[in-house]
Amino acid sequence: MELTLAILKPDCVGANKIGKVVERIEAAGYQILSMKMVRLTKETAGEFYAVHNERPFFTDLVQFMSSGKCVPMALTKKNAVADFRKLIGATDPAEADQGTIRRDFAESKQNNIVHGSDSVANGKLEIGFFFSEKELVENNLA
Ligand code: 3AN
Repeated sequence: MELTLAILKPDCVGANKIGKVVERIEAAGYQILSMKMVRLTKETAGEFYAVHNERPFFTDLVQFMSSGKCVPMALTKKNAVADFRKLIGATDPAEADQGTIRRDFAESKQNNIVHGSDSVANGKLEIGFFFSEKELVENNLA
């Protein structure tokens, strides 16, 4: 089973859409290994998005991601990473396919409701950014 990290972003949490988005994720066959609610500092948000630190939208992105609470989720399913990108749709909700989470709930390229890892390797790294081994293992003992 493959792993991916989702983050319900501050626009999702602030608009009380956690349940609606989680419903879509579960209906798509994902098992939630672990989830929590966190308020990122600017420093932590910048660290998470370090790959974008040269981009013109970086400062605004960090501001947005630290503007309210987020819900990171460690998810698993076969083909979790690629299927999740399909489920959420393109970065810009206006370009996202019909029926995708971003198309249905997001308002802009920046405020786009949910993050999904872009590769299997990044999925593992990003899960490690938010969840300890203990949280992942102890949560999932039979
Ligand atoms: P995705 O989340 O679709 O993988 P990335 O990784 O390219 O997109 O970008 C990370 C985050 O940066 C996006 N989720 C979005 O919030 C923000 N972002 C990306 N491109 C733009 C842009 N052109 N303008 C504003 N924000 C952007």
